[in-house]
Amino acid sequence: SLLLKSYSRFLPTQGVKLSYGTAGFRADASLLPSTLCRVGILAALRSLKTTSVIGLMITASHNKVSDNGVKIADPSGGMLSQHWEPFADALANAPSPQHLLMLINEFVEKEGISMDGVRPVEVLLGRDTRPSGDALLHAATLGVTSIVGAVATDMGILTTPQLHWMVRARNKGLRASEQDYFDQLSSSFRCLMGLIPTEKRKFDGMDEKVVVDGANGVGGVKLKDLGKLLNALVIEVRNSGEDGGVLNDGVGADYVQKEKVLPYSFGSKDAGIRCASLDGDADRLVYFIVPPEGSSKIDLVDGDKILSLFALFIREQLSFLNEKEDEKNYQQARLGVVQTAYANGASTNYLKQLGLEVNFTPTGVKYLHEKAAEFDIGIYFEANGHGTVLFSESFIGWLEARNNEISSGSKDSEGEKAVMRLLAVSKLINQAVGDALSGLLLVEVILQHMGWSIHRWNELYHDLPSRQLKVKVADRTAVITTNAETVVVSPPGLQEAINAETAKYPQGRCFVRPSGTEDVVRVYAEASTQEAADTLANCVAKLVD
Ligand code: 16G
Ligand code: ZN
Repeated sequence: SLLLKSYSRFLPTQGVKLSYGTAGFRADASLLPSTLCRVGILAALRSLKTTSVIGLMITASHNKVSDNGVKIADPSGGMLSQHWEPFADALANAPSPQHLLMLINEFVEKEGISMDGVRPVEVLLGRDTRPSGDALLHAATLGVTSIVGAVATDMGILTTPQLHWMVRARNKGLRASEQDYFDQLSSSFRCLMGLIPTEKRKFDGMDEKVVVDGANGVGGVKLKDLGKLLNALVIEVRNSGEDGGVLNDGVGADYVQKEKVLPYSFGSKDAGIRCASLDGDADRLVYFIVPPEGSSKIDLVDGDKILSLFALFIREQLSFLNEKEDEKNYQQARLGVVQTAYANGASTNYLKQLGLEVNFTPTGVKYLHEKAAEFDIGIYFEANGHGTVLFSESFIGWLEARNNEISSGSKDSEGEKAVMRLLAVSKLINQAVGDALSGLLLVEVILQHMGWSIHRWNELYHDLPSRQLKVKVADRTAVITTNAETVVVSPPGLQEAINAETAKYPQGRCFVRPSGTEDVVRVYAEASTQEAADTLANCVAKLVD
């Protein structure tokens, strides 16, 4: 049949087993054409099942340029429902076209997907700047269109969060072009700038410029375009990839955060100024401060600190809302923050001291996002810089209603300004997924609102020294954890040994977990000194080995 013919165009490489994992399929790009075709089929089926537009993003994020990958965006713009992941694995690894067809038929029946060809099926495709993107896009398109009536719409070269944003907008019946994305971000940014208390508009010790490392990827170029629409902020982009630099090679948020070193093209000339770094597909953001000449240690202002800044600002706005005891108050908007075990202990202490509810989930955006969605305002961040702020539908509805009343009346009270600010934040910060571009604009406007330099921000709390190690093991799945990956349940005895070791160090904290993206077990240790954190990590690594 027609299907079999198109499916036999690409067959998986023998001996390679792919897994959807924490964030989609990732591998050397040469292994991926068959995977892309099959994920295209999956996306079209998902669109049929949900009667919504689905996204398919081709990227390998912070991994090397010769790698590539693919992940699906669900109708809300979030990650593919976890309940479909096993099907994704089965499809990707089906050895023959016949096998593939059988799996599809079985799944279609099990999920009750109607293949009557009447419903509209549409998949939006995006890709980052990797050279393999074009060919993989072609393979994915063949997969999508092998389902009768399905439309594959190429949205071009995009950041991952842009594609997620577009999928969400389309399914809400809103305009969803790249220009619409830029317009929404820039207009909500302008709105927030306009609401900055007048006494704070001019302040000392703060550069109006932010210098951004674009990881030689898609984010730098997009940020330049976005920057043209902003006049209250100067964004200088380096490592935009336009000058021949290699994607993620000595640049990017993952490199800066893990190695705690300066990315290429940053040096002592930049000492003290506000710097930021994006990852290869611009869904991660970290800030950093270049040390004065002669010192090599950078000050990393990571996802935990971005979360803390956002939490402070939002908590302040909520307190303005509740100042006046009137019946129009939202019944206690619930603010929650979500972290993983990798969050620096000092950040967790700080957030708790603010009186906030701090929640923990396993590593991986899909888990944090799901938890954050339980609150009226949920802020989640991984230390590596992936995160966002989610607003509940009911809270947005309330803000909009209040805002409509305000538009016709005065706009002087802090309570009224808080309504407008929160509404603008909900439009600025990507509601679908963590987005370095929208995150950067929110950081910038909050710093201006507070009248803070990056140094002042960095002083919110002092990170405890920490160390991360990875241990190559025969079988990483032998390590099973619980309690947001903080406790090992198997192999037996390992957790007791970790506890005994950790107890030797003041402020010691340590956990091990199997990686979701690499064949290793990861070790994280924290203690009151760097030496102690290093020793603790090394001792525990030996226990795992
Ligand atoms: C993926 C996750 C990231 C997580 C990382 C952990 C998404 C979009 N990305 O990159 O959130 O921090 O995996 O990797 O969910 P690991 O399991 O190898 O430590
Ligand atoms: Zn990324």
